[in-house]
Amino acid sequence: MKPTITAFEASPDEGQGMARDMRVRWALEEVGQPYDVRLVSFEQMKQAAHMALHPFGQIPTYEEGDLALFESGGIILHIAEHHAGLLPEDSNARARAIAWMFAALNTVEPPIVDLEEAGYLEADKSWYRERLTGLEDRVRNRLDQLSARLGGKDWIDGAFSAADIMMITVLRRASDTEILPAYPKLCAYIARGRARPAYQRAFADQLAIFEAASAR
Ligand code: GTB
Repeated sequence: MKPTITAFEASPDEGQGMARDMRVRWALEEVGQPYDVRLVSFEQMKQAAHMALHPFGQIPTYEEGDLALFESGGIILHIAEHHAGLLPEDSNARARAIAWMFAALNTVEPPIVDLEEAGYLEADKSWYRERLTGLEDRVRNRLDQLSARLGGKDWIDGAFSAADIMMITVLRRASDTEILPAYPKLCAYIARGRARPAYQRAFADQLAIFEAASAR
C-alpha cells in the first residue's frame, strides 16, 4: 500500500531539506517505495484532523492503510523493518544500527537544535553571548566524539543503514554553523550521504514544493 506522508506547505528553510520530512523521504527513496505527500500549513497542523495523526501538531506523519505514525525516528524504523536494505540482517549489527538511530535523535540532535533555536529565540537577550559559548561547547563535544568514532569509515557502523540517514540529516542541521567545517570527516560523511541517488531524489522533490509555491 502506498504511504502518505505530511510535509510543510511552505517550509521555513526554503527547500533546503532541513525539515524532518526529508529523512522520511530519503528512507522511502532508498527502499524504492513510492509515496504521496500531503502538504499542511502551520494552521492546519494545529487543527483536529492533523492533531489526530500527530499529538503535537507537527510534521512528518505517515499513513499506510490502517496505520498512522508520527515521529521521524518511529517512521523510519517502521520503513526499515518492512523493507530490505536499511537495517542489517545480522541481529547484533541490526541492534547497533537502531542504537545509532537513537543516538542521532537523542544524543546528537538536541545540542545542535538547542544551538540553532537559541540563535532565533534568544539572540536579543543580555545573557545570549554567555549562553552561546556553552551551547557551542556542547555541540563541539558531541562532534568531537562522533568524528572520532566515525574515523575513516564511510558509514557509522558497517554498511549504509537507517542510522546514517538519521545521523546525516541531524548533522545537516549544524551546516549553517561555523562549527561543522572544523570536522572534515563529518563533512565528508554528510557529502557521501548527499551524493546518494535516493537522497538527491528526496531533496529534489521537497525543493520542487518550495519552488512551485514561490512561483505562485
Ligand atoms: N521529534 C519529531 C520528529 O522527529 O518527527 C519532531 C518533529 C518536528 O520538529 N517537526 C517540525 C514541525 O512540525 C518540522 S521539522 N514544526 C511545526 C510546529 O511544531 O508547529 C523541524 C524544522 C523546522 C524548520 C526547519 N528549518 O526551517 O530549517 C528545520 C527543522
